[in-house]
Amino acid sequence: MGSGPLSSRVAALCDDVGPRLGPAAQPHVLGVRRRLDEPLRVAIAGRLKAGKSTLVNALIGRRVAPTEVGECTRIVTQFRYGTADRVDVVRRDGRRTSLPLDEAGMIPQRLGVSRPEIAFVDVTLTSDHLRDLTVVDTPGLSSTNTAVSAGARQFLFAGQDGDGPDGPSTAAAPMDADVDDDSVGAISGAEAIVYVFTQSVRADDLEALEAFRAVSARLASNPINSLGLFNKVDKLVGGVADPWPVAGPLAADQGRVLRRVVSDVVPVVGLLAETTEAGRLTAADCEALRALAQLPAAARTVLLASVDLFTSRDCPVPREQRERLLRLLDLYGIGFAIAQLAARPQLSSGDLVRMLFQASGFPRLRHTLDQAFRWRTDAIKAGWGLSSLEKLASHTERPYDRELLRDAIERVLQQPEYHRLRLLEVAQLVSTGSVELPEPMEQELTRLALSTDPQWILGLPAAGAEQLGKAALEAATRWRVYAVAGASPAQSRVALVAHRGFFLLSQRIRAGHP
Ligand SMILES: Nc1nc2c(ncn2[C@@H]2O[C@H](COP(=O)(O)OP(=O)(O)OP(=O)(O)O)[C@@H](O)[C@H]2O)c(=O)[nH]1
Ligand SMILES: [Mg+2]
Repeated sequence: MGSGPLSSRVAALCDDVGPRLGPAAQPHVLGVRRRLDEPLRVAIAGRLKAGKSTLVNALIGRRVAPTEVGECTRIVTQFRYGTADRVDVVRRDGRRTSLPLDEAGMIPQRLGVSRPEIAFVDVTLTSDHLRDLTVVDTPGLSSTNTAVSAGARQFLFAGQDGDGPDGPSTAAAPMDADVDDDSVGAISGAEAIVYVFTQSVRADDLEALEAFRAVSARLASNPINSLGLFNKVDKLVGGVADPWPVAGPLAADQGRVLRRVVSDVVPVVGLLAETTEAGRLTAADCEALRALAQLPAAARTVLLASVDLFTSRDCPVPREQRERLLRLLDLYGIGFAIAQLAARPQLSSGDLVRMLFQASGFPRLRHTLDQAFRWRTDAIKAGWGLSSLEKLASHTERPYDRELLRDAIERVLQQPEYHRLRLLEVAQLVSTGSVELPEPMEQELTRLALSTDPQWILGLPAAGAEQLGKAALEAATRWRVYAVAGASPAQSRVALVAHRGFFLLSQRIRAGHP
């Protein structure tokens, strides 16, 4: 993804100030600098068995993380881009042991290190999907094994306790602080989170999300960097019935419940996404589906009525093959594939896979990730970098270092572009309910914080530059009036930031580079 303009500026600050700092502060600044060049790190969190690892595999485009019916992810596992496939088991003391992937191309079940000694697993893959996204898989939050659960919590919600001077990079470690810099860097807290749930959102899920909001980065709370995934929607209505007419409205309801914690709730069938994205359907699988599609309609209906009937009925497709199909597609996916093949017997296997991928809901997830996260990466990273440096400035011993850092940070923040960080900050205060604003103002502020497109922000899709410039100035005036008249001190502070934001927008429009 490369770093955008905001994080490049913070990187330049690190390059400039780093070498002039004392030996205590310098490594922290180097750590921040390194981290700014890395892709956005997204943690996949959620309850036990929600389908987190399944979604991780779909995102990576390979089946590398084990997914099971029994509890299976016990260790925080990071997947990042590398020039060779490699599994590094990182111990609490920082030592690494490298392993190859197993013969199925997955993380081996046996890691060769006793579990309590393992800090995390660091997997590098040549997968192109990872070039601009690092994915972190986590153990289920309500794991029956409380130690595991605590590890995941600490990893995800780092920064609440043990807030070190360099913020997430050490605080995020699900372990004692005595690990080497590499390990610390590798598992620093995520900048964004995808929260996976199934069925209804429970009170303790909400608690977990709330906890995440306390992560120390400036922007690391809230709808701006969190996305909800409503997984396993194929299980909603049961059998082969189309779940989407139910899933859409339910996801929208959940989006409203969670509106203060996630930007959106996207319904998906993770299993279908994994199977299609990781290329798991073989020619034999497709042949079996074709054979099933050719059965008389009545026989198909009985077969697809339940998992039990599907595996136990007499049928030309061998039982093991049917069980495999269930593992790959489950009943809804099988029913969907058979319906397509029955309607169009000439359908190629490639087209069938594409249709299954569409039916998984994953395209919308990818789109939302691109829109909601990738787009905001620059600001999220810059905000994280600056808040880490601010924290360092307030903890560091040498007064000279403190001054140097504070001055440099202040200079960066005075740049007009950095106003976007302030905007995100206040938009987040408002969207999380910390500061209340009338609904239309809340929406206007969110649009201003989340986009650079004046037409969208101002709600004037067809307007030209002149009209947009005028509308931006009017908005600026409205916010100033609100700040001065009748607003509480907190509302007033938010309104002044919005005022300046619209003023800067009007200048941008006038200068001709929106
Ligand atoms: N029917 C259906 N099954 C799914 C879906 N997503 C995941 N599964 C299945 O749910 C089971 C659990 O999936 P995992 O990905 O291992 O879940 P997890 O959240 O990583 O589980 P832990 O790591 O143990 O917390 C597996 O058998 C998956 O195949 C889905 O969308 N539909
Ligand atoms: Mg898992």
